[in-house]
Amino acid sequence: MSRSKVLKQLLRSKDSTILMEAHNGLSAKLAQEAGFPALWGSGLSISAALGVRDNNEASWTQVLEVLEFMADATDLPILLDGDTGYGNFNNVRRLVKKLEQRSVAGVCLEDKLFPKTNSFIDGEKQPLAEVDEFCGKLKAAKDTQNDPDFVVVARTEAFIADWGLQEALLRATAYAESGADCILVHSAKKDAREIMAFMDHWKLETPVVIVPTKYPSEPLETFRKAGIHNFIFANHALRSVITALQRNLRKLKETESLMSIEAEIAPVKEIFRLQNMDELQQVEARYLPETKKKTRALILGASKGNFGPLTEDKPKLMLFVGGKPVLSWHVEAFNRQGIKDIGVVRGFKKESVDLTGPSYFDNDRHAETGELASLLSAKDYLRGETIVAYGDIMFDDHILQGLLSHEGDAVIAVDAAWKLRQRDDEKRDLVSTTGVSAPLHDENCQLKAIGAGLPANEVTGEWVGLLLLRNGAAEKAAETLVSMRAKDAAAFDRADVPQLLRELMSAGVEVKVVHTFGHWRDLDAEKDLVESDLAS
Ligand code: SPV
Ligand code: MG
Repeated sequence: MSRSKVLKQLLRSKDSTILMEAHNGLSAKLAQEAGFPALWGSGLSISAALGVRDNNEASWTQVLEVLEFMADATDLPILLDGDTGYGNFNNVRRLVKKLEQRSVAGVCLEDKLFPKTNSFIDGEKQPLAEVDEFCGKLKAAKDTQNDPDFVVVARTEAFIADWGLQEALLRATAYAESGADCILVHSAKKDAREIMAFMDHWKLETPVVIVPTKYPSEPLETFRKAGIHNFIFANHALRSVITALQRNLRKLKETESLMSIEAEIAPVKEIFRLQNMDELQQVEARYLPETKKKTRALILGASKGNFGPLTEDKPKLMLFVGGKPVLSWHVEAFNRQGIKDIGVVRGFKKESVDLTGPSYFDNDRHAETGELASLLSAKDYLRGETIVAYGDIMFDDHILQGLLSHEGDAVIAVDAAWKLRQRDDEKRDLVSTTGVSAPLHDENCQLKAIGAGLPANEVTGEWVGLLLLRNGAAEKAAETLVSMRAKDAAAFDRADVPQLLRELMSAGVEVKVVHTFGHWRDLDAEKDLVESDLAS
């Protein structure tokens, strides 16, 4: 059933109907959850919630925007407090069209002059519209509506303006005869006498609705007995909000403690429930492209390094370079590529490796073991797309970007400018690759051999210490570690990552090579730090 039909039936029914005020999407939703069957789009509350007066200070299209949020947040019928219709009959025609378009079930028009003032502010001084002119507005509204069930409520302010019972009856009768679906007779008296007197004389079929704000102590039963079945609770949601906010904001200001109100306010998850977040999460799976692969990085940082007194109380991973620990450089470099899932294998002085953010794995046998033993301690981390990085290297972003964007199940970053580095350490991870002539831009370049025993004339570059594994290669690496250790535990304890690469290659894994030309360094000994680093 359409909302307008529901509203029409509710107003006509002899069962009691309470139209609950709402002033935005949230209060509309809460009113629905509380069980009210229909909403009152109160001019007073909507204007107050917008921070302005109930004097048509908010434009009618601004009110319409609020109504649209209310209609979207619920499926209840909404009766808009349309004030005077925001102008003459012509403005009313456009209003009705727009309300229908936005699923608002009806409008209440009052017989005052634009711009109106709230009925409870010097009501007796307020001029009323000419009866004929107002009847023209009602007719225009009824003639304009496309939906036969759209509801037009005519509200007389005769009592408010102190014109008395006869005027109220005359007006209500004229409005009913002009096509109004319901009559709102408003009173600002502290008791129900005006309303009861009106009902003593009201003999037409047209149903009546009242707004008992000023006579709240009168039980609704009194009115039901008099033939009124429709009631507007016109501002009680807004007034509840005001009281709750005043009390809680005062407490917060006084105590400066969130705990002073924590137990009394809705938990954040209640906000999400009211926003229907569940539904969004369900449909995201259907409509959003699969979320980008989550890449993780595992940094090997168990070893002490040859840094003399500098690594007495911390491993080289925590040495300061350019004002921060090497590990911070790593974490930031990975973060810049959107990699937040970072694991670190610690060993020497592990308690000093305590940067918040990464997950930590411990190789407690770091003194007697090498890189693969460290890697094995984080074997469960080797899943999906994983970068394995030496903890003692520093590299430019483009090397990591190149690695991440390169196709292949296993990819390593190799420095083609290895000769220029002029290093004398014997533990350089020199490599031999395919496509020696122009390795820098060869998409298909593959690793042929790496590490010890490589004839000097076959060397084409140096492994930078960054390895990317994906499409099952990370899991394969984890399995390989386990089987390598099972085969020869003593050899495994001494083994390094190039050894793992050789194992993977002999098991049929292609290791792709992405080249860089310098732009990285490793930290093997004190001479690799600059003076300022040594000072920190
Ligand atoms: C409103 O809620 O804005 C009304 C009812 O028009 S009253 O404030 O009683 O006039
Ligand atoms: Mg109003």
